[in-house]
Amino acid sequence: MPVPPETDTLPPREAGAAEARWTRDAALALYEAPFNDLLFRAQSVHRQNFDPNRVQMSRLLSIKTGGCPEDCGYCSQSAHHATGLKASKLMEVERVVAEARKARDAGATRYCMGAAWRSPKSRDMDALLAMVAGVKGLGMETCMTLGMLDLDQARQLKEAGLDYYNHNIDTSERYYGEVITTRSFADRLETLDNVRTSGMKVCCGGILGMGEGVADRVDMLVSLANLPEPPESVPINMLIPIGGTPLGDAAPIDPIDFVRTIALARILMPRAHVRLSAGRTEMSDEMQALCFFAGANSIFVGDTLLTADNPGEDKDSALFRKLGIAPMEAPATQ
Ligand code: SAM
Ligand code: DTB
Ligand code: SF4
Repeated sequence: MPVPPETDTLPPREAGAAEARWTRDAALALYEAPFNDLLFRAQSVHRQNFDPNRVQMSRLLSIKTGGCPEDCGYCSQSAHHATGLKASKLMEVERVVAEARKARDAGATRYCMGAAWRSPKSRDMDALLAMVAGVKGLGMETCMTLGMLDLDQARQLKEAGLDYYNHNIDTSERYYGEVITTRSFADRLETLDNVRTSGMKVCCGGILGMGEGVADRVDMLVSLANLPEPPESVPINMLIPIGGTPLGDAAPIDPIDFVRTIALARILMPRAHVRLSAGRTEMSDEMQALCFFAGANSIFVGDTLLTADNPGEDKDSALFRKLGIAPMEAPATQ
């Protein structure tokens, strides 16, 4: 019987441990192991850390859409691409809190507010802090994704009650420059460091299906797992090709490769919530079921992500019913 590589039997890394735990070779050996061995390993790790039949539900809201100065090759909101998206100003605080209440009543436990910025301006901070406080006041976990943050901004957001900050590395350090030129991989790491230092939890992942190779997927996950502290949330997005962007015609990723990447994320980051993020409208029930088996245990709910479509509540509750999956409870408010 083929024996899966034993690389994940290394002792759990202590919080803040300085030395890198995962090598690219060890991670690649897992990625390339026979599919059943990889999935069995991933599901075993998953069961040691989570209830395998519960999935956490987050809801997204675009609080400031389009007109973004960054040139991310996948994004509908970049001002560099002619995607036909209508740009809007920062939403009113009351409207954001009202939308969050609806999401909570529909079962979401985390509310994630996204803005199409390179970084927030000082004039926006008061409104952002009020949004965080308002959503937190509903008993939900709060998350924002606003682009780059300096340490002072991160501290203010933490102080207002922001639980998570989403800031993706998106791909490997090597492939990053093929996708984005207006900021660097090192810029991303600097913001992640500021978020960590402020005491917020880190939500950081990437996108698959941008023409990257297996080595890029593996390196991206190794970079995440080897951060001074691995992220608490790891969103794995499948590229939604957007007309007018440089990646609008990208070839779709093979679903088996996608599932392998989810499994590797689970093994490399055993305690993280691995989120099956963008792209679910193009995934079959069977593909999503395999992702949950491979260790994905969080999704975005609701019929839109930031600007793109997402399966609606009816489809997701039907899928959960078929699979015997229940929503994960919200943690007690801190
Ligand atoms: N402007 C902020 C930033 O880039 O950090 C926050 C918003 S941005 C839209 C959040 C993440 O969504 C990106 O880092 C990327 O991983 C993901 N994303 C954006 N467009 C996508 C697409 N078309 N398909 C899949 N994922 C996408
Ligand atoms: C993440 O990794 N995926 C979410 C969230 N973080 C902010 C965003 C997905 C965006 C999909 C494309 C869109 O809706 O425009
Ligand atoms: Fe702007 Fe974020 Fe889109 Fe990049 S991914 S163009 S930073 S909104």
